[in-house]
Amino acid sequence: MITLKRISSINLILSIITFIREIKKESNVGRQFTIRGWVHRLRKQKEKSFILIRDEKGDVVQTVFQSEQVSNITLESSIQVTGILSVDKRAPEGGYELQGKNIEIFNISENFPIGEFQSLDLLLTKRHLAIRTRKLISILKIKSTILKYARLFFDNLAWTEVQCPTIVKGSIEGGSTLFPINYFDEKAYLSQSAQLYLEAYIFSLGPVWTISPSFRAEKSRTVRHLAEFLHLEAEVPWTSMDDLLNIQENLVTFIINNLKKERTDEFVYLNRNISDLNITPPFPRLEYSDVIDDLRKKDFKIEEDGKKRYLHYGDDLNIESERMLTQQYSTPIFVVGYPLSIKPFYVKSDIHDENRSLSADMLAPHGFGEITSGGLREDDLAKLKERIRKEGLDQNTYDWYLDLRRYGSVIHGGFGLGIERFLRWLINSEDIKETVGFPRTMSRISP
Ligand code: AMO
Repeated sequence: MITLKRISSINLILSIITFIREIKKESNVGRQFTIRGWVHRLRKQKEKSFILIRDEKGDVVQTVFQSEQVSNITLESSIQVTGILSVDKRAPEGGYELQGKNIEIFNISENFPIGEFQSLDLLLTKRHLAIRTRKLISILKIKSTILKYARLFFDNLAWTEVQCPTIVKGSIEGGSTLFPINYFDEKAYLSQSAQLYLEAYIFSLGPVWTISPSFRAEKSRTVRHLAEFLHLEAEVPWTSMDDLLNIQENLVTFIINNLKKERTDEFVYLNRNISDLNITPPFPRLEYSDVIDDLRKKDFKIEEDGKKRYLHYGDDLNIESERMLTQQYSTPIFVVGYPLSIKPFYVKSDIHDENRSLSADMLAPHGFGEITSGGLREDDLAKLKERIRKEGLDQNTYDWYLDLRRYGSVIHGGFGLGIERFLRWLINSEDIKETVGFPRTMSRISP
């Protein structure tokens, strides 16, 4: 691998600046450093002022100045500080602080609207500023590392990463959550999933994967639905249900094991006990019909038309059923064999039982529920045509997709992992909106 040298002009600027993470070491005590960043927290006392500085890597360190030197400094002002490193156990985030000698100001911030304890609503309205909070910094770093290891996982398998359009003509996960757009003189939609395009790629590239936004006009406000989410999807020719489940559990385990090593500080900051994330494949596989029986035995009921009732075979598992089911587990589980009637047109049926689909969802433990969905695809042209007809979908829109069954159809399958759902579980967050820089929901499209 070739290592890139920093361009010289950046080098010049950086030469006097040290990143905070490189400073906080016993061997550095007594040495002088220059750091730059933003005033993350500020405590002004009569004689001394304590400024917690956050640098561009999101790390913070306390600096101490004589109050008269920093009288005009405000929260989120951008500054450059030179000082001598000392130890003080009372200093937050590691017990080190810089005894300030010199301070230079880039910009004095206006009154910053976000304080330490804020309502979720304000944090969403002022999201462009809220992403400076330590909590969101930690979450976004973990998210970035999830993507890094997802890529590494597929790279190790030598699967090809591909790109699919996000403006499409047809629905894949049902018309009720489609976002229509005007595409010149035609009606088009924002893509709900890249799956159909991934299916096309396998004929020339073999196993493929992609990461792209998917869009769902989710009309319900829930803690696990976004209108725009990041979707990691994969598709494989000549595969089996067993293979698909193995890939998913290995992917999730690989990412988690690496995250625990690389993002320890962020998990600590978020108060997330990472020993709760000790998982090893294989994850339990539960048959859908057994799950329904089990939930009935537990006296679990869902609400329908204002009345409570037991689950029947043929009901989809909703948030509450999945919460109840996964509460007792400390590892993810797979639910396999959902009824074909509740699955989209492309899902393959079991040859031993036409009503059973060859599909599986991975549900995260402790009540979090579905994080992946996938299975084998209907590869028979006649059956697929019939399913498209039965669902009332326009045959013309899917004609290109039917070509994949006309020209060298093979058994194949894949899955989709919702990155924010996954992250929500990993950081033990109540609300999925916390896992996105700029969340899009039914009630929010700004900032
Ligand atoms: P599905 O619709 O189940 O399947 O989506 C796959 C995964 O995407 C995530 N997800 C969501 N995350 C946040 N907000 C939403 N509104 C949302 N909707 C879905 C979930 C879910 O498990 N094409 C199929 C998958 C396949 O068979 O390959 C599909 O899209 O984590």
